[in-house]
Amino acid sequence: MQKLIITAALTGAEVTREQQPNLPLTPDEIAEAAYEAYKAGASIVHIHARDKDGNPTQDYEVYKEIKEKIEAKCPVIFQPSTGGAVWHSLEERLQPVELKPEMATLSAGTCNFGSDVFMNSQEYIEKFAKRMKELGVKPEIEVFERGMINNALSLVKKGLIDEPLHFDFVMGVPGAITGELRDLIYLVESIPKGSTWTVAGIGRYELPLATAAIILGGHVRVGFEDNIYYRKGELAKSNAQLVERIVRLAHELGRDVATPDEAREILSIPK
Ligand code: KMH
Ligand code: ZN
Repeated sequence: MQKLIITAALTGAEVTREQQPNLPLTPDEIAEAAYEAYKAGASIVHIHARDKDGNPTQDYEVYKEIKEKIEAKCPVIFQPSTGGAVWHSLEERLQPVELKPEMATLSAGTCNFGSDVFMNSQEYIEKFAKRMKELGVKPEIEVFERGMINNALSLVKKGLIDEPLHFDFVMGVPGAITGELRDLIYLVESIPKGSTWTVAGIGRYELPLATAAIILGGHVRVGFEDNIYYRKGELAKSNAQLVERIVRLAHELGRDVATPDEAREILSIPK
């Protein structure tokens, strides 16, 4: 089995300080959280920037500052969001791709997102994929619903993304696919052979889906973007604490944890 790639989704666009007092918001806080997650065993950090008031922003300069601050601390893979918040425009969302990060997310379709709609028309998806390809950015294909896999495969046919593909199954968003194990198996069996996949279970789904991914040969995403609790009723102290638990579980289940360079190799990202 491949070594386990752990992604730490540090901040997200939706969580607030009121909900999670230890949520990293400023570039310095995000860089420090990235460093702690890296030391704990994360090889990728998934980043959402916030503005000076703590609101989600896709501003190029803020992402640049975060990227530089993380790179000064550690060799973890910097993976900015192109999903942003549901109200961000296409142009806003695309900005961090211009930094030519090693990876960025590519949401592969539209779904309900709680009481909002997360809009990703085929036209959007193709524009994002094209720009990522031009700049040599590896897409992590975000799948919130089964049909999004078909959308991603249409991009392969059009030459807009290259195999091997890497998927992130985001499971348990209210309005999209559930976080039940049955649905994870369904998604895993629906992607092309030779693809890699990770799973981001939302809220209470995070731990069981992570455990399943370790056993099934997938990879794992944890962090405050997806889940703010360590266990029911107990807030997590940090993103690193959530990473540490996955490392312990992986060791117990006989799976080694990948370094950033090993993750680059597994994901076919040139060094
Ligand atoms: N905040 C969500 C609306 C991504 O990062 O690419 C979208 C999201 C996906 O978080
Ligand atoms: Zn995200």
